[in-house]
Amino acid sequence: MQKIILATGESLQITNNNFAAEVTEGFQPAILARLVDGETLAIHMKNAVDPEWCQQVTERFIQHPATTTENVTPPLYSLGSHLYSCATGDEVSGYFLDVERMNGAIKSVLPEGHDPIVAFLQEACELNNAKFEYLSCNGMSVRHGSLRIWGKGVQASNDKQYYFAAPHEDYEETNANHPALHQIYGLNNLYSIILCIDAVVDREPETLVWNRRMTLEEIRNPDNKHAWSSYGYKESLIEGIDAVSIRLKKGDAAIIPAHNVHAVIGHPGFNRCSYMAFFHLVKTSPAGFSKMVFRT
Ligand SMILES: O=C(O)CCC(=O)C(=O)O
Ligand SMILES: [Fe+2]
Repeated sequence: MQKIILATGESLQITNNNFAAEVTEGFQPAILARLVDGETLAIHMKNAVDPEWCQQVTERFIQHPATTTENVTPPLYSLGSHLYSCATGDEVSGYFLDVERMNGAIKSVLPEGHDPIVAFLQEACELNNAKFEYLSCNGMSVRHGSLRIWGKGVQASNDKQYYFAAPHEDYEETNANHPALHQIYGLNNLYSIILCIDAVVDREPETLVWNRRMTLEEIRNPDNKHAWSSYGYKESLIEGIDAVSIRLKKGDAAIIPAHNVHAVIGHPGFNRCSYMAFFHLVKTSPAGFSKMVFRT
């Protein structure tokens, strides 16, 4: 068992008796089926993209005029739109109009407009004879992921780790808030693919994924809310639960079940940039999957 005391005083007891992320060298689209079939909880793909590519994308992203601060604590800066920050039932004006604007911005940041996350996921679909769909509405669709700066503006009086993202999940409530999105409604899963495009050597944050899902009732119970983060849940809900820790270096990628509780802990003063997206899977047979729906 590993005990982590955060700068803010919370303690996280990380047990991993039965879990570890499966580690590969480079992008391995064939491995996605193992995650889907429950043979592994998370995947860490080392050296998935070239560090020089990462550098170029990071610089263009940070300088992009549309990169803005999100209205959350701990702080987060991003270029991209998010379904979770869109009001209930307000997909068209809240999310898809923004997505249309962001598709162009992200494309302009990616060299030659090539999106390595979309390419990887499409390849994984081909290998599984599965259909790939962009989440769409009224002729608008989510064609790229989202760029983020984690840890910027985080200050601490000691050198302990700090939440860059408090323990949270990205599926239940967001899905419940958007029943009109038929492509994804009721799919009961959501994975996140995260590409680390900038991190300081030896000060890379850790992504923690617990073997724990929350029900909508637990999510909506105000007693479960995190003490000081603007979102997420308190630590007692994950106490003693097995977790996987993934430490992404620049150029590494991970796939995690975002329907499980997860968090990011980092070192104050050491930012990390990522390019990430979400996807849902339709599973019609015990092995593999038949369709993937891409979104942010
Ligand atoms: O960047 C990570 O490691 C995880 C990010 C995350 O939890 C999210 O974007 O919802
Ligand atoms: Fe998340």
